[in-house]
Amino acid sequence: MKTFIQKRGLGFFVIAAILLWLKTYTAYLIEFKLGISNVLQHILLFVNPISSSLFFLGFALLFKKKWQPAAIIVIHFFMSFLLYANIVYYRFFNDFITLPTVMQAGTNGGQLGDSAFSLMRWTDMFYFLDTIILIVLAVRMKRQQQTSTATVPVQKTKSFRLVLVSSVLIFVVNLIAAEIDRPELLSRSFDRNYLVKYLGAYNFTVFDAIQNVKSNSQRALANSSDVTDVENYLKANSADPNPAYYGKAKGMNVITISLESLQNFVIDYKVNGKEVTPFLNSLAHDNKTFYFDNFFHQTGQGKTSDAEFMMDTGLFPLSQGSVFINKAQNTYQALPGILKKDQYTSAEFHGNTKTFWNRNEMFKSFGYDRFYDSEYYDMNEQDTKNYGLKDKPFFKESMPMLENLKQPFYSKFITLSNHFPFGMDEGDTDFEPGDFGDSVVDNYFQSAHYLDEAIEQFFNDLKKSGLYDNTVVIMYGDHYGISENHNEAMEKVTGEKIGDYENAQLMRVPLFIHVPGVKGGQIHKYSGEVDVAPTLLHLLGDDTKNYLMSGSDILSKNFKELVPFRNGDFVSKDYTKVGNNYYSNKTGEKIEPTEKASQENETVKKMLETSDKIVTEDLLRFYKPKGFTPIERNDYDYTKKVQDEKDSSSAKDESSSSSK
Ligand code: GP9
Ligand code: MN
Repeated sequence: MKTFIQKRGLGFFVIAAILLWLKTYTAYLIEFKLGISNVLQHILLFVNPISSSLFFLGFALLFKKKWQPAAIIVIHFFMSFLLYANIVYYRFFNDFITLPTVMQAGTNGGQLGDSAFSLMRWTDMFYFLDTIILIVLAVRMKRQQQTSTATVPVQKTKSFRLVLVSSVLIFVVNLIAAEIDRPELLSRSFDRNYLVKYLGAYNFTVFDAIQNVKSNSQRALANSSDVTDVENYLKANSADPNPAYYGKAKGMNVITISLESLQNFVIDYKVNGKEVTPFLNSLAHDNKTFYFDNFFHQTGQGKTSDAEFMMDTGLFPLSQGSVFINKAQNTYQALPGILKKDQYTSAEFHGNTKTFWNRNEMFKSFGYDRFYDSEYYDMNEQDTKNYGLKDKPFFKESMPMLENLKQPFYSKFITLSNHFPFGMDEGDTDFEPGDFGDSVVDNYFQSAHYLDEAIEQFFNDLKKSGLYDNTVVIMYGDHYGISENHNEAMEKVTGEKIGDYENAQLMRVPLFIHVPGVKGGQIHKYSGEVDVAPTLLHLLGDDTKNYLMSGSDILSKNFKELVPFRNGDFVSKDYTKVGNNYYSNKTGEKIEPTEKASQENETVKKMLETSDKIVTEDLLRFYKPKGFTPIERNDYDYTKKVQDEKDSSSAKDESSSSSK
């Protein structure tokens, strides 16, 4: 190996690559909170800078021999600079730099502004020390070469190819190992921290750049006339408000709760003779709350975030990848923005890092005033599990923040405890897991019960605080929790054989809407997550005809009971379609498609197409609803320090206005 390196004159290159590799690894350990949870992840963290170091520095080998050291130094410096820029950015934002943040830097002073300097430390010189070492080495080499007469004949393209192939090979092995530990890492992307943890800071930058170029090219060709078609279609298909409910919640606060992975089969279900969700069951039967028992999730790969997207925009998420990650820079007319004209303050509460699902970027486009993420909560060991804070402490600690919000507010709470692989720690709940011969299914009942207890606790606190009487509460299961892999145990749970038809029926998630002073009851209409935003808007007295939404008001008399799934399958009042097969809901048997069923299929296609056109081409930038003030992304920042400043300045505003 040694002679090989010497023969090719690659010594300087190898030193540069090793220095960059070790420095990057050190930075990972010292500067970023990447949440390493097993040995494989740690190995990947150690290994991942190798491929990018080789790959990028490798381009220097295309230069003439005498220029190679200089080229290596320049590339090394730029990579060090990128790493350091990420370090400084992370110190403030707890996030990595993305292309859109760089693009916006010009218009908003990079958000960091002058504070960038205050985030630098003298010890940071370490991050450039190796570049200096390389310069010294290069100068020495030059001198030595001048005194010696021997020159090594090297074929530069051969060296380049060799380095390139090795870096790609290492990268592929790295990627395979990453996908084993975290399936669908690239297609779903999850969180920038994850991408850096598994693939490295440099590869992340490349990945981010590719994603952005892809996304921008989709929107580049669209123009304002494209919006007319979708506008005509959506307006012709929107459902009229039901006078019995229209405006019945005008001016009230809104609390929307995402019930993690909660499927509808748990409602009224008993394990060992005990109700799994006694509190939610009581709401399902109290006639004061609307309970929708034929309500389906419509999420794709973006899971929780896809559900949030539908709740806030009434549009479908993407068929591939998470819309929160791929389309966060779009223009949206989402509920936080829409409700601003009625002086609503908006806030999301979630006991996980704000970068997960790119929420901190998407919420800027939605116009969320506040985002209370894990930085606001006590994330101690006992109160946390997998993704973050357990639901009981989450709701408890959220109460004072919620009570401090200026009313009326629109707020969203994202629970976490009932997340795969489910189950709770000892002492969290006394509910025993089920006994269906599959630990995932068994434990599901335990964490679902815990979630139910947490909701009850939250309702009690809302009542105590007085908020309950003036607040619409919406609760929805965000997506399925038990995948098809567990159908054997699920057959024991449901007592029936589970085929394609039954599987589709299992995509039901519960939806509850409580409106103070409005009589509720069970609603059996077939509906889905895109329909919640329009339903809520009508309750608040805002006609959805003003907005471009795919969903429609479930409480409307002309609501069409047709629920597209993100993959093009659907469930309607009468039919279910899975793949190429149609089923009758009455019998559950496969049927030849009737004219009505085929028509529904066409409508589903059109609905998804229309929504996708709006989202992928960013068409809402050409549309301005009546009374809607466009959202300026730069007005929003969810860094805790910035939000705290906002809190104190808004408190000042209030005291100065009250003293007038
Ligand atoms: C993470 C939480 C869980 O913040 O929303 O996401 P999921 O895996 O359910 O999409
Ligand atoms: Mn979820």
